Amino acid sequence: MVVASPNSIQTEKIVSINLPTIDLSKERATVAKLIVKASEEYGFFNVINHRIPQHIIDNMEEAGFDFFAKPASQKAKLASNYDSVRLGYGCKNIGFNGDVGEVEYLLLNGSASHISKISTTISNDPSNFRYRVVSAYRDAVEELACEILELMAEGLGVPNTSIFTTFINHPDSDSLLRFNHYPPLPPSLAFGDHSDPQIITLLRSNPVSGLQISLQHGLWIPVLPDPKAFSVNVGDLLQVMTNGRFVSVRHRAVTNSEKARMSIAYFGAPPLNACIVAPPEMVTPERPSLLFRAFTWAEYKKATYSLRLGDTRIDLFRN
Ligand code: GA4
Ligand code: GA4
Repeated sequence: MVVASPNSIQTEKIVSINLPTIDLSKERATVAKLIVKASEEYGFFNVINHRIPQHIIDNMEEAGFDFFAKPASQKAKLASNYDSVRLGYGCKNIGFNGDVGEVEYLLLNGSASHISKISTTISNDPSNFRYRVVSAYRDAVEELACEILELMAEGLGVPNTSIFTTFINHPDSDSLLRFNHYPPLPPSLAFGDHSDPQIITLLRSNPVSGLQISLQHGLWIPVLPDPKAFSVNVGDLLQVMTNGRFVSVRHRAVTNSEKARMSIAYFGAPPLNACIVAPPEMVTPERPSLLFRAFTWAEYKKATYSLRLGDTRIDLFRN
């Protein structure tokens, strides 16, 4: 009898589907509709012609690779001065509840003010070059996230089109930036199945495959890395704020046996005290009542961190 190890990945459940790629240079109303459709159907899409300059992306990737190439002791030391337990460098340790994976990461607070604060305490780079690299990337990706969120509001027909963006471009937003580095290893699970708790995630990776998204439970679709694209996924809070119209997509990462993969994720989140609730326009004849009760991001985050990586925390907030 063959007993699957907890880390084995079941290849028979992997299906190939062309996931939506949305060209942001096309006519605005059309783009808005396509984004809404992809967010309803998959909770996931790629965007091209995003106008983020290539050098901003390249410099950020180089910063990440330089960091992960340092000796383990140095990595731990460099990133150990963060003022929060979760932020900084970690290896194989995904969650507080024993969730592990074949991944090492550097998790940074993604708010502009915080990056400048950290740079004066942990930076080992007197010219502040990395600080500028990280901030330029952060600014660019946040702007892109805001553009996408505005298009979503337009496509949904919400009159206040800054309803989602005001959360993530707020000075106290709890957004995060995360570098994930997956060393080449025989096929196994590198980052377990989960959804992102925040509003929206924008992800970049070097041209090595590994990301998979889930449609129905147990069916996995590989995302082909596209150097021209950013991948966008709907987070739990956006599912709540669209009254369940958009789906917070479950995803995971598997190892690649030949090449190292590095992804950089921006998680757009509201301030901790922000109240999360669907606007009245999201209550429609198809969705006549609010599916989720109002809660603060602090409340939601607390629930997230008290559970295991793959647990569905959104259900705790259903009406
Ligand atoms: C998944 C998405 C982001 O990487 C992350 C992760 C977070 C963490 O690493 O601190 C979590 C995970 C993520 C969801 C469940 C909890 C929290 C690890 C974990 C077991 C930074 C996030 O915001 O949620
Ligand atoms: C980014 C990744 C690594 O290059 C680094 C950088 C560090 C530095 O001192 O150069 C930081 C940057 C990096 C994250 C936020 C802070 C610290 C510059 C900066 C603005 C070495 C690291 O550990 O974090």
